[in-house]
Amino acid sequence: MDIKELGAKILTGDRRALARAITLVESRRDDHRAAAGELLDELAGSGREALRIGLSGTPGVGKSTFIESFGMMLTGQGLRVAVLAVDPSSARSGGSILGDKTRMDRLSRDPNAFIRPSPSQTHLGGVARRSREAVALCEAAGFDVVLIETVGVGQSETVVAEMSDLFVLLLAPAGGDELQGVKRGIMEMADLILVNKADGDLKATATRTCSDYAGALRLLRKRPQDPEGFPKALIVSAVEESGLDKAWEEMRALTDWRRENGHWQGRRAAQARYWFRQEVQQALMSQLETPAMRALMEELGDKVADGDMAPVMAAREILGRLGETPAEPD
Ligand SMILES: Nc1nc2c(ncn2[C@@H]2O[C@H](COP(=O)(O)OP(=O)(O)OP(=O)(O)O)[C@@H](O)[C@H]2O)c(=O)[nH]1
Ligand SMILES: [Mg+2]
Repeated sequence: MDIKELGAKILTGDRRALARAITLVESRRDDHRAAAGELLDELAGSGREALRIGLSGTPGVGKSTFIESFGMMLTGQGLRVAVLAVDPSSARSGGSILGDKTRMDRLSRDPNAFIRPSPSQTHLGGVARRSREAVALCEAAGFDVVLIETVGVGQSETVVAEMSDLFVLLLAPAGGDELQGVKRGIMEMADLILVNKADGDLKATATRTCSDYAGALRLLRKRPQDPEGFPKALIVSAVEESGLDKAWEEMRALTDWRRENGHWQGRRAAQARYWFRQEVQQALMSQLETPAMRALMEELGDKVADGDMAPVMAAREILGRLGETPAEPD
């Protein structure tokens, strides 16, 4: 495969080339990893910058429906939209983004949209790397908006927030006054909370839920990256396609402010640094996962357990061996 040629095609916005490149970054083969690295390096100077929007929400909250409606609104404005998913759980297949073709039927046929499901059966670290690299590829291919979806379970929100310019939390109208058990850490990551399903019988509940969350957001510590009034909570209906234009307006107001005040570039720079460190750590960890290293760990572990060796010396011996044997791909 000619990497330069593939890179050139991606820059023209060629969707087949983009799909091939994403397949390449998903591969764990050593030669593919090397080629992917070369390609990403080649494209790094493209100077193109999409708005990366992370979107999280529990199963059934309406993520797919929202992405379809919101995505169609954006393509209707002439924007090119890419949709990726970070889905660490291989067990979950029913809701995976191409699984629900029906809910993204229009968007998946839109020539200005590109939808790519999450690769299955990979651990979160692998999914994260692949998604981050796929975002970079979509950006180089000239997409204006990259939506990165994740189902809100566990750590995947953090992973998505670390690769997004904006983090949007989609919530359902809640009966009673409970705040749906949204963890404080997740609330603190949100730039915008959208209470979906604000239609029909659910509208009043959605409005109440929205003001509850607006109140909860005001109680959080003020973040330097926010102008007055942010983070915000709004109601939307993905089905009735209402509130979507308002949500988009707020997203743009927030990103414009962040650009003008240096927070946009600051966040991207911090993210790049974070992923660089992650990459180093993962590579080091994978060096411990070779059969030879595992056996040595086991052997030295026994010595340490029997009191024949000090942990610090055993660790030194392991660290001294790193880099001697090629690591297995993760
Ligand atoms: N009333 C109403 N129902 C909605 C709205 N958005 C989604 N739904 C319904 O909620 C259900 C779940 O919607 P999905 O879009 O599949 O939700 P999801 O978050 O993608 O779910 P998973 O992929 O399983 O995580 C479907 O029956 C939708 O029709 C909305 O704005 N209003
Ligand atoms: Mg879905």
